[in-house]
Amino acid sequence: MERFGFVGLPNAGKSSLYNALSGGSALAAPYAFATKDPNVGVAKVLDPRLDQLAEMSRSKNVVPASVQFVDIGGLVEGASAGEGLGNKFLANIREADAIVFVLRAFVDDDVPGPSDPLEHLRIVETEIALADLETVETQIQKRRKAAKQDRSIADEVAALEKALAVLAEGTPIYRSGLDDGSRGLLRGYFLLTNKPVLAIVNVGEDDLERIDEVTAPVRAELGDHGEVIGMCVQLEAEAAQLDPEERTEMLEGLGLGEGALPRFLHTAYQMLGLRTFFTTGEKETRAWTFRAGWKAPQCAGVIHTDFERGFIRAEVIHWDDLLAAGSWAKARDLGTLRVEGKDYVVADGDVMEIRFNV
Ligand SMILES: Nc1nc2c(ncn2[C@@H]2O[C@H](COP(=O)(O)OP(=O)(O)OP(=O)(O)O)[C@@H](O)[C@H]2O)c(=O)[nH]1
Ligand SMILES: [Mg+2]
Repeated sequence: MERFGFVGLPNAGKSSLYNALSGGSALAAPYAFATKDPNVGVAKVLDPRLDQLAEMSRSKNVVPASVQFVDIGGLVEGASAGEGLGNKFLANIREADAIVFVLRAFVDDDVPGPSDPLEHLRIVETEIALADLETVETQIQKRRKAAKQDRSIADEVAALEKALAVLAEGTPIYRSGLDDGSRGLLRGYFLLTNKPVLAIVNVGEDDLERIDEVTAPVRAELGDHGEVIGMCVQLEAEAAQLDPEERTEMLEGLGLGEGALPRFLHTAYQMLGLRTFFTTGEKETRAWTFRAGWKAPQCAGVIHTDFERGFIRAEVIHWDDLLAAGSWAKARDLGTLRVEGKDYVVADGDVMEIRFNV
């Protein structure tokens, strides 16, 4: 399962965001380093398409896609040099597939810490870029030597050289415009800044009407290099404790619609190139996660390895065509149900039935 790591200064709201997503009760407290060991949770990716398909099939079970997220302890200035609980937390970030910055914009005299989200961003970006610089400096020495014996790693060394130049200026790789080829070659080094990023700007409860305004400077700063979402994490976490009806009432009462979490999860999911296909029937309607570009057998393998091994063909229909037809049998009559083979590139929103033989 794909994993998102929360990164930010102490008291930024990381554990509160974790609680908002999991409806859980990680310790969220107004002192630094409240979190020492990472909390790992799973969030369901809400998807209205799934619910509509389940309704059509009168399914007994509905299973959404999910992503994993890790609430990591706070980074402080100097973390890359071991300040705070620096090295330990940096190792937790290394294991994540993508980074979610939690940037504090709320003011609360009872909770120490700066409230300028750009300052938060600057500090955490500097720390993770410095940590990467150190990694690259160490590795590049070794690889330069190795490249003299083995010409085949010349490209990798060239990518390391490019990364070194970028990081030496304090620029995270995701901001550098480094080409995809080079970024791919660097993947094996598990650099912190060679991951996609998403920033949550944690806006105070007094600023609900100004969420866009408070978020704008961060959006301008990150530009095309990362997604930015503004929300009041505290209120989202409080709402998550309620049962669904009361939650809707609370969020709508505050003018927050369905809240920011569905959009956050959807953005996170898309950012990693993750896509969804569905299976549907009376027993169960389910969303399955695959990566953009995957072919039918690979997707079938997500359901069960036998499905990939013994793949014969797939019956496929886009979810909205299936809804329009009203049932699988009708869609077959209408000719909107297609039979696809091994080379079919699955599309987001496809509904599939796999034929296999092992
Ligand atoms: N007023 C206000 N307080 C908030 C908000 N979000 C979080 N807090 C409070 O700020 C404090 C710190 O929040 P946490 O979620 O524990 O912060 P953290 O980033 O996990 O902190 P560390 O684990 O120490 O790195 C808690 O007392 C929260 O209740 C907010 O939007 N508004
Ligand atoms: Mg915490």
